[in-house]
Amino acid sequence: SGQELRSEFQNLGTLTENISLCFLVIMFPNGRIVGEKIFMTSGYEGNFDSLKQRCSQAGGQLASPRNAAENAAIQQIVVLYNKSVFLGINDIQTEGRFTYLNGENIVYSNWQTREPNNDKGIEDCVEVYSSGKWNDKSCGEKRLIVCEF
Ligand code: GMH
Ligand code: CA
Repeated sequence: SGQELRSEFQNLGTLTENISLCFLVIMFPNGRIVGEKIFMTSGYEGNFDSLKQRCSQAGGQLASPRNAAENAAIQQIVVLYNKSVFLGINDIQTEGRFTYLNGENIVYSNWQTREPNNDKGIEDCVEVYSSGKWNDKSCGEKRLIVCEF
């Protein structure tokens, strides 16, 4: 988690742990720290599966905001890049029931008015607009990556 990474750095922990943190910062230079989480983008754009895989490969997961402060941090990255992002939230398993990647029902949402609308019956993923509001969107669309660590 972000807190673990920070405390390791503050404690001048092991060399390999500090190298890991430097590697993370180099790979994802644009980060936002909120409580115990760090949200970061590499600038990569891809479909939901591709974004999910890349975050996982980097040792994190696709951004999954659990409160307004975390959503605001993600919104800042959307504004900075002028590109919408996909969250680690979807209703692939059960239409209309949005969950995190671990299957847990979401505890926070920030839907745009009249969303989610499952437009054309094919919208199971969630994008964040520059307003910070959410829209359900087809998982096959390409959006900016934001991972959390
Ligand atoms: C439809 C309309 C729009 C809405 C889009 C969006 C697609 O085209 O309801 O007003 O913005 O769907 O929900 O994801
Ligand atoms: Ca929609």
